[in-house]
Amino acid sequence: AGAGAPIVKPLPPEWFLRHGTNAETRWEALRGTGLHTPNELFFVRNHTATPVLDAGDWRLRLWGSGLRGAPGEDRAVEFGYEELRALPAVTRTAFVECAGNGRGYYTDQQGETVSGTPWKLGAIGVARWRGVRLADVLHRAGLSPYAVDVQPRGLDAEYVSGGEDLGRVRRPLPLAKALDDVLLAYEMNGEPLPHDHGHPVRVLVPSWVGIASVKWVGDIEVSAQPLFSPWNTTLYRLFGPAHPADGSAPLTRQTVKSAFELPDGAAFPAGQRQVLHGRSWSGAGGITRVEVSTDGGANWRPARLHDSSRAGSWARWSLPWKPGAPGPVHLLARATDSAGRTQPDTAVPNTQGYLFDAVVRHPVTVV
Ligand code: MTE
Ligand code: MO
Repeated sequence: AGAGAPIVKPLPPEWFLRHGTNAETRWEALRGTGLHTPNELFFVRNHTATPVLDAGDWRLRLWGSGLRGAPGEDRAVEFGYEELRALPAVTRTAFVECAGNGRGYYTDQQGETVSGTPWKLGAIGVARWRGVRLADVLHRAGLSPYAVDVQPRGLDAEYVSGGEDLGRVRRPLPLAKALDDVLLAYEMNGEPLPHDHGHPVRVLVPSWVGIASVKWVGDIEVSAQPLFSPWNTTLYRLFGPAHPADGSAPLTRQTVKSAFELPDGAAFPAGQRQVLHGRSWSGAGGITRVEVSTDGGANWRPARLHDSSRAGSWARWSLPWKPGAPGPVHLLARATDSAGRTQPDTAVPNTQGYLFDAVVRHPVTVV
């Protein structure tokens, strides 16, 4: 596992905003693209550097007390890349979205101090993933009736945070989700998985926070006991005054959000008809309604939805707009999902700034 540049793919500044080893998609770069985020525009969230791995050398090892075997003895089963590709393949359109997407707005809109990458709304992408069902692989490996948790682990470098070595990125997944709709993905939008997105194989956990979708997966512990790692104990839970003292349950589904396909500070000529474009998404249901305000939240109009979305993907939308008098204006978009959740005006804060879901005030200027 060679660790070179933090991110391997080129990151033209007009497409990406850099944050250390991470890069978010600029929303204006999505204008005119289709439902799926092109691979070269897809955000990258890396705890360390992107390892450049060879599919020919890659093995996936499943091991642990949740596999069938002699009592008291841990069993292990391995799959090579070609063996995995020989299993029945499935394709699925789904987003990967960082739990911290929108975190920067806790500070910018609500004046909260939160830790972590100050993403705007570009830590999300939707791709067409192809791979095998994790359920098929678990069944082939010999799942014991006592298995409760599975924990995929990445082959990237150990993550050192605040001087402490937390080990390789790994996060337990309840067996029920693992058997439901989780993929071991080897293709992204019809191409072999790019290095930055987990080549040769990543886990893809639809609708859930991005951390569940472990990249460069090398092994999966299958356990008859609940599993713990920093990624489900101290990280990726909600802490703070509004939450239980020992934190919320580990984060699962993503919240409802919306974004305009516009740069911050976009300029619009006064009196000239425009069409505003954007996208909304949720991990809990399809998007059923999007309302847009072009006057800072005083009036709202329904946007036209262009996609019938499911939970875990997005719907594109548009709305005609004739800008009025010159000056600064805030554009707002507010989505509702089929689970009945509507984006609130303010998000309930948590110390690590996860799951921002409030309506974002997008600044533009009429000139
Ligand atoms: N898997 C490994 N092995 N290492 C990582 O750093 N980052 C996680 C997840 N899987 C990560 C990982 C996080 S926090 C997110 S949001 C997604 O990958 C980002 O996926 P992407 O880089 O393909 O967009
Ligand atoms: Mo993330």
